[in-house]
Amino acid sequence: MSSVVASSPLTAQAFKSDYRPIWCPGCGDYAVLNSIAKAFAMLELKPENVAVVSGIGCSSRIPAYTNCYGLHGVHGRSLAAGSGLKIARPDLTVLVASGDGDGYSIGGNHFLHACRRNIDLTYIVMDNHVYGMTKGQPSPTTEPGWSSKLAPGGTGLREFHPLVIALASGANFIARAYSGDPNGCAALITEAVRHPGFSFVEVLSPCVTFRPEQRAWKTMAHPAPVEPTDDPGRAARRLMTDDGFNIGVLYQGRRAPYARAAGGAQSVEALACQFRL
Ligand SMILES: Cc1ncc(C[n+]2csc(CCOP(=O)(O)OP(=O)(O)O)c2C)c(N)n1
Ligand code: SF4
Repeated sequence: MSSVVASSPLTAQAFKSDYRPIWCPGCGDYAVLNSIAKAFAMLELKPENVAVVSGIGCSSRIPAYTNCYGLHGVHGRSLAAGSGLKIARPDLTVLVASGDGDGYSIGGNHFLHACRRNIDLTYIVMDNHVYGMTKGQPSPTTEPGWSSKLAPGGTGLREFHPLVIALASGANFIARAYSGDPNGCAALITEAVRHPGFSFVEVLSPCVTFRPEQRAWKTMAHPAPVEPTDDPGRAARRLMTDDGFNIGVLYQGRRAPYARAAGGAQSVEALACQFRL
């Protein structure tokens, strides 16, 4: 984390914009927005030192509902935009927000390389195991047997395991949160932002419209029974056998964050000068 700290801490409300969210009543994303705002307040940040970057989807509307700098960009490209922003403006706290469709389908490639690059930003994926915005198509995290109008009988496809894939790709901070526990979710986002380098928080955030059965997640989410590990081998075994509802930091390694190589890429300022000539 590299942002300037405010002289007097702000409330969570100060990080919210005047726009009223248009999510369906009961959507988990309301609580995620509250958790993000609360985390920024707990971190004693200022809205002008924070950028929230997203792609497209119901979950990706989040930047408009915060009072920070924001980019509601192109579907699946939030990590590309967020990474570029952090390289150009390392002084900003960059939070990238996505959904399971945006982040793991069209944006899957960027996810792998963001884990590998370890640029100092926080990536939050609001996972509801469905494409909410486009009316309920199965996403990479949809259970193979989930039957719906758009996929009668289910897809029969094995789910994508985001946390395992993050670990294998080099992510150094891997956590799972649940929107139904906004205080716990805010605490995990706070830890993620404090972590130096790429931090990944998968937030279980129900889509009550297309997956009303996800309301039962409140009985299924539970604190992870073990402390976070810094041993990738142990983390791999745990994540491979995880029930999908362990909440907490599940892996935290010590790999140094991305730093521009000495004599390597030129600064953005130097490049800009060349274009001015
Ligand atoms: C290039 C491109 N392809 C497809 C779409 C259509 N599209 C918009 S949102 C979305 C899926 C969103 O799902 P998810 O990221 O899980 O977010 P949710 O709405 O569930 O929060 C799709 C396929 C698009 N906007 N742009
Ligand atoms: S469709 Fe689903 S994800 Fe989208 S706002 Fe409604 S409940 Fe939330």
